[in-house]
Amino acid sequence: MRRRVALRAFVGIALLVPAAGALGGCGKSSSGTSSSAGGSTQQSSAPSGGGAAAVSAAKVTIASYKFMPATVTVKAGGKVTWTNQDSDRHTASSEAEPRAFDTDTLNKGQSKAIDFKNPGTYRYICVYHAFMQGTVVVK
Ligand SMILES: [Cu+2]
Repeated sequence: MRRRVALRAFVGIALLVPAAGALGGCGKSSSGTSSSAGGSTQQSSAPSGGGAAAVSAAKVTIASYKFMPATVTVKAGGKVTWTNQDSDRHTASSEAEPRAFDTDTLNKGQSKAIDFKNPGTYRYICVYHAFMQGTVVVK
């Protein structure tokens, strides 16, 4: 009998202590004026780097020995069209061997469209000017 009483007392204290602690911590008021209004949700979806939205057709202009834009993102099954506006010849040739794609030589004014079926990240260069680099992301 005695033991039971003692146990009960112990349990009672054990329950009370955390409750008191919780009460003490309740003092923080939540009346701060939140400034997360719903009015400014116009986050422009400007694609930044790899986070670009995938489109079904993208265009890359080759000018001044650059691919512009350097990175394009297309959906699986989408296509990328390269157009050379330089007077020098260029290519867009996948870096991987064997090449996943290759526009072959594009002379001034020529363009070439390539379809991308398989998701992945395809880095490419110009075989004549290896410093020219670009990336096709297929999602
Ligand atoms: Cu080139």
